[in-house]
Amino acid sequence: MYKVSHKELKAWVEEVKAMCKPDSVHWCDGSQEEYQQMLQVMVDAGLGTPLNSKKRPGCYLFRSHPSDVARVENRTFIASKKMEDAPSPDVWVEPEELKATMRKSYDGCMKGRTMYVIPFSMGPIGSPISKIGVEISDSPYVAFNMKIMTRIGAAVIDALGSDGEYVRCLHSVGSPLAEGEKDKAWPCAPSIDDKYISHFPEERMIWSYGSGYGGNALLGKKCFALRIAAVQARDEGWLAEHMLILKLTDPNGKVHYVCGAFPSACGKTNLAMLEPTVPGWKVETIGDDIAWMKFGKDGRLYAINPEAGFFGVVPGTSMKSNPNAMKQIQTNTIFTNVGLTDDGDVWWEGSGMPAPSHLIDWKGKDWTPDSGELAAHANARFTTPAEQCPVIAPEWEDPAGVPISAILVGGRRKTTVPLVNESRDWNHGVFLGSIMGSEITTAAITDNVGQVRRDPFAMLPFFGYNKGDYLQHWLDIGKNADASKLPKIYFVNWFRKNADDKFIWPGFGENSRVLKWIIERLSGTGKAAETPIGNLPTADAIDLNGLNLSAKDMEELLKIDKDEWKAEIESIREDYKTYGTRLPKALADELDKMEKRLNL
Ligand code: OXD
Ligand code: MN
Repeated sequence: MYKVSHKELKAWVEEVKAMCKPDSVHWCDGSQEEYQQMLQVMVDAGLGTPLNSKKRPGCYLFRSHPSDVARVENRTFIASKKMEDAPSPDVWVEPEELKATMRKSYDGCMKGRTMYVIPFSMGPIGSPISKIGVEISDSPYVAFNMKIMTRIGAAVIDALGSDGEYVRCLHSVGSPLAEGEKDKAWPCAPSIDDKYISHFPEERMIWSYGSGYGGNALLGKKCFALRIAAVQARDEGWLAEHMLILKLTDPNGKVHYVCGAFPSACGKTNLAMLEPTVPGWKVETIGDDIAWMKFGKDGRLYAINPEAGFFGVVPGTSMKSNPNAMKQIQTNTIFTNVGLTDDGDVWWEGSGMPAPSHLIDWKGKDWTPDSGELAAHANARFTTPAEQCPVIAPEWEDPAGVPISAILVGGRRKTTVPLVNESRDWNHGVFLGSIMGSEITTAAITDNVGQVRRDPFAMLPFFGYNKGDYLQHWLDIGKNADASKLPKIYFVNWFRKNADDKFIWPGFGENSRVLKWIIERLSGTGKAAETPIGNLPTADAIDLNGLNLSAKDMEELLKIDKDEWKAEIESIREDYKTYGTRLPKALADELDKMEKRLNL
């Protein structure tokens, strides 16, 4: 064990120990041996399966409880001191009241278990943009996933010193064991109402209870790097965003860095690792989910990927959608909730690999192609080290970050929104970010299938504070910066459909054609026409060489239909009402100006 000189941290660990009453405490050192031991504990207990070492060396499969398969947005709370500082009244609970409730759940909740203390750094240790957290968890699954997703262990304790700042992250699966009781395959609190994913923004603290899955439990990701970091970013003048970061090299060898905000299930990981179809262009990856951006001395915005691994959705990942991820998850990867084939490999829907005649599905049951059930859960995940990505950029861990030239925003819209739209200026770009969203495709969220769910900057599930204040912060970032050095914001939509309900744009690697146009615009050569909604490529501006796309299709992709925009403006006005008095005036003005320009 290493020496911990941080008195306050030691006191907090003691306090949690006294409350949760674990059998033992383990301070994670972050070594490879420790990682293997933690995996082995679960394998020995029959809770995890090593995969065939010839096919997937270093890979393991875990199956979660069917009630614990995704982030629980309706059990996610922002306990700011004042209700109006929370993203919405629905997610707010008075902090002391919430703590009192949760303390009752935490009392004795780790009995029979080991309490892991996981010091972690979001971002390269020592970077001026990085931040430190300490997660206390009673789940070894969380501990070894955190080892992949963040930088953990002794080096972080060193960086923290005797009085460094850190975010306190407390997690329990909420399933204490009685003396001699055998553990469940996936311990978690039995009922959804017993689960809490709570944030105390003013105290920079997270309390999570009852779930062992993904963003509910790996607290460095959504809870810290988005919800708490967004509050830190607001207070300190930077940006913590739900964005990929990619590096684009043009045929002249010039490098450009681009961030992109897309809601879940819009192909963010695929775009981050894209294989360009345009000759001479190269894409490399810096990050696939989160970007932290701070101004450098030169006045430009520099981004780091605060994570060290990718926690990606498995179903749909194939050699067509993401060949690089397919290679990346061949080794040293944790799979959760996919099918297990008879030869010890994994299989999932949309893999492009033929379905085996038999496997064990994500629920642990026999499965055949005729079962009529999914072999892999729709939100099955891989956890895989970023450094294994075949196209990871060499500078992905540069402590200084990378200077951002463009920011993409976009959702899934089958009508109305063109393939790409360049903002007129920063405020207009923030306006475009505020109106992005996707059509609701599943009745699981509400009954309003087809209606647009606005998801400003893809942050709807991840706001850590009032959403109007969040947009105001974006406007303030622009106000205080040198406009010529700010990234340009582009609104993209890969998902427009034709009258036959078919996607018009081929997507995936072909999205490089749109990236190329964006870079041409930034360097002053790309052709665009000013329109009422922003600057759109002219009909011949996007390189379509080698692509079977008709002029009519292109016209459709860039069409601005007045009736659709009339309905769009009404729908934006409805959404803007949900901001109440905290809607930034500059955005209301942008909407009015657009309406005027459209002359509806
Ligand atoms: C994710 C998400 O898991 O955005 O990255 O839901
Ligand atoms: Mn995400």
